[in-house]
Amino acid sequence: MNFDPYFCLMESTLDATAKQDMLSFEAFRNSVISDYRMALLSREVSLLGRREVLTGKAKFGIFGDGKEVAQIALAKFFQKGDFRSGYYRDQTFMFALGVTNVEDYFSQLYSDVYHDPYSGGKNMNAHFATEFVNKNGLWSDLVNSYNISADIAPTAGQMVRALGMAFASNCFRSSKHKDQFSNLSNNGNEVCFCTIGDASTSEGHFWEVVNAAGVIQAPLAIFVYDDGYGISVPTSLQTTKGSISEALKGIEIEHGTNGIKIYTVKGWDYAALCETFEEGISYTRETHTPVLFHIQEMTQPQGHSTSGSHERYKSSERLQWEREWDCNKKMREWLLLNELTTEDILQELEIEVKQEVRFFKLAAWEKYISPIKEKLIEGVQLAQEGLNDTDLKLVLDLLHDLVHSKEPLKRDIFRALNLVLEKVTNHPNKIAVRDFLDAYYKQQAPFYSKDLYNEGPLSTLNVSVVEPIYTVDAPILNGYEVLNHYFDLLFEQNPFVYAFGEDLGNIGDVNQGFAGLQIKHGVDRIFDTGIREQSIIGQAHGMAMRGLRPIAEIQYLDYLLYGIQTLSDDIATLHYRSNGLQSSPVIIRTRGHRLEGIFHSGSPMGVIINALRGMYVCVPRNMVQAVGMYNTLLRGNDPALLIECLNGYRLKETVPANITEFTVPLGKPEVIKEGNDITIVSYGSTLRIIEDAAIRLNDMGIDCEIIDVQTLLPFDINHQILVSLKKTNRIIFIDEDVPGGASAYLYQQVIEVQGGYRYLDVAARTLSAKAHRPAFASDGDYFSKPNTEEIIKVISEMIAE
Ligand SMILES: Cc1ncc(C[n+]2csc(CCOP(=O)(O)OP(=O)(O)O)c2C)c(N)n1
Ligand SMILES: [Mg+2]
Repeated sequence: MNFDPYFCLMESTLDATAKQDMLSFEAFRNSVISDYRMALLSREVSLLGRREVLTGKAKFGIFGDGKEVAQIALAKFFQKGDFRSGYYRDQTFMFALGVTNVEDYFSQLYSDVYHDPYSGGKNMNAHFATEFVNKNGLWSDLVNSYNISADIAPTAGQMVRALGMAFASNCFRSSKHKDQFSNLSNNGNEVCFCTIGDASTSEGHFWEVVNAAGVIQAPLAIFVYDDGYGISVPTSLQTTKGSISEALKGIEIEHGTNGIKIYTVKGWDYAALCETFEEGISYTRETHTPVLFHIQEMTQPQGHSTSGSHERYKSSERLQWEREWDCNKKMREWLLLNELTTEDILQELEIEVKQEVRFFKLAAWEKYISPIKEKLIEGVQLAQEGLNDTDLKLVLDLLHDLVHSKEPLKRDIFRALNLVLEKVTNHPNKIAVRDFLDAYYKQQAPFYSKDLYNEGPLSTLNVSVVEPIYTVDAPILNGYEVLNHYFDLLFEQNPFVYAFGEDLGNIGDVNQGFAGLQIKHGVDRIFDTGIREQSIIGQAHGMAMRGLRPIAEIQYLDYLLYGIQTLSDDIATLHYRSNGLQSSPVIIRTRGHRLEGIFHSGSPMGVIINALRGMYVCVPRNMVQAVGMYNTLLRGNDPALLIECLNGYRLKETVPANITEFTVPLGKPEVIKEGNDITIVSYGSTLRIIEDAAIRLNDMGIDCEIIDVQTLLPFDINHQILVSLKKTNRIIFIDEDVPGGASAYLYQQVIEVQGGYRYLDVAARTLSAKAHRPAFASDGDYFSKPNTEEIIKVISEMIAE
């Protein structure tokens, strides 16, 4: 092994005196021993963590054993200001940075709502996060922090976010407005570290991102932890040639090409790991281009997770190999071989670490369980008070399991005490027990529901309403020209805004919203991407998490499905799963509804609103409304999808004078035609068909009130639709989604949530498209989607009933 003993200490950030100090052999030795101590500590956490699950103190556990040494090495090169988008094996990395400690780690394992610092008890263990935004929604000092984006469980999901977080550095570097980004970036000189398991590289996300990173050349450092398995499935069944570095040869950078620099290194070889990361991370930091480390020969000493055991699928030879090549064992051997320490010292260290982990684990457990036990005692006492002997015996029976449980859950308290009230119907202390349960529920429930959206000052729902101003000589433009004019001004005024997507840069999008703007505002801010919807969305997400305001375009609504995983699992859950520590005010812009055929006229709004709770979903009927919504969204911190109507780009619209100022509030429907006989609730392009039908119905003596809901998420916050229903006593919900899609949601909101059923003279109806995808051409559209005649027929029937 070619190893310079001082090599791994040469951090460029150290000042001269510190460097001088560390050039002493003693300092080197202490540092290496402290690294080994960290590896031991992390291993002990894994061992005890698993035991906590198996003895019933925690629900599930997934640990970082077998990956310790590599993570200690890579943490050396992670600097303040850098970002990480990783996965559930990174505990040692986090211990080494000080992002977690033993007590906090166990608090998360116990899902302690008060003390899990990363998710407030919402996320599984080893899913870390640091603060990106403060309680007021303002971005924190990311330049002087270790920035850990909140982890998700879906494998490879972290890749697309990582691309965006790395790419944001490119944006900061090329911006003319660096002075405005001083808390967000050190002039774009940071690196995004992305960790992923070997098997997860089989996912499309991985391939999309390595290709995109090779093209766009962002400072992304990918670490593939190769332990040979994805749960039970070996690499030979996952990866071409059984090796991700071999499979990636075509993407590897060569002289004069773009691409990714690729390194391989063994996960048990401390010295080589330090050396390789030092070289590779310096390279990416200096050149701002991507690098990938294939870290081979890692192990899983305890198997994949607490669900199941690896003895079921690993051969005894493999298990023996894993024991021999365990990275901690190898590091220990290396320490002794190089006479850096002695067997006695190591044994002492091992005992000390075990005691330390046990101590902090216990502290975390006490913190977690004490308040629950206090509540349990309080509830049990109330439930026993004032009972006669027979009832007391019954109640003691009912409470037996709860009282004797070593690890009672809150739900056990609710169950047992409710059972008491159900069985002892004339309980003398009934009111006190009920009050106790209600108060406890009220206190605890918010922990599990809060932060789905921003709740503080930067909640998009708090954006003040600014009405559009129309001057007498206001220009009248086509819808696409309204957008074009707006984006032009927006990009002039707001340096945080970026726009990109397929065909968006050079030709200015397929409907010319950005026509001519790339030349004017620069290829760095308005640009084309490859056809890669998932990572377009992820790229925008990562940028938004770093404080930029990207507007990422998905060319047609139908293709949003390619990115729905990232939208649903990552973007929509971010604020919630990080317990409000992080926000992604990304805007996904797309266009949709009626056009042509099976793959160009979808309106899968039911899919979207069900998958995207945690995002806002705007469905403007025209481009002026769309602009007002863009303005609103840009003033808040929440992620949103905005669907422009394909049949709106050539609609003539009057342009407000305050086009970059006026706002359309979210969750406020608009009555676009008043009427007395029936309320028609709809949104987007279907409104134009409804307006046509309403004119003909009017000629037939039926006076329709048409309401544009404007946003599906949130939906009619002030129950304005109910006001209309109280007047007309008839209501129909019309859209072009499948039957039972978004129209069922509208129905549920008004009839159930708003209590609309009380004001109905006839049964409420929904009218949607057919269950199949829309057939091609105008007749296909006519027979597949709600048409004017159908609307007239259904409404006439409702009036006649
Ligand atoms: C999209 C998705 N599919 C399946 C799973 C279930 N799952 C969790 S981890 C895992 C294996 C991942 O293996 P690898 O990427 O090699 O990481 P390792 O656990 O070995 O470190 C699977 C299949 C998941 N979390 N997400
Ligand atoms: Mg694996």
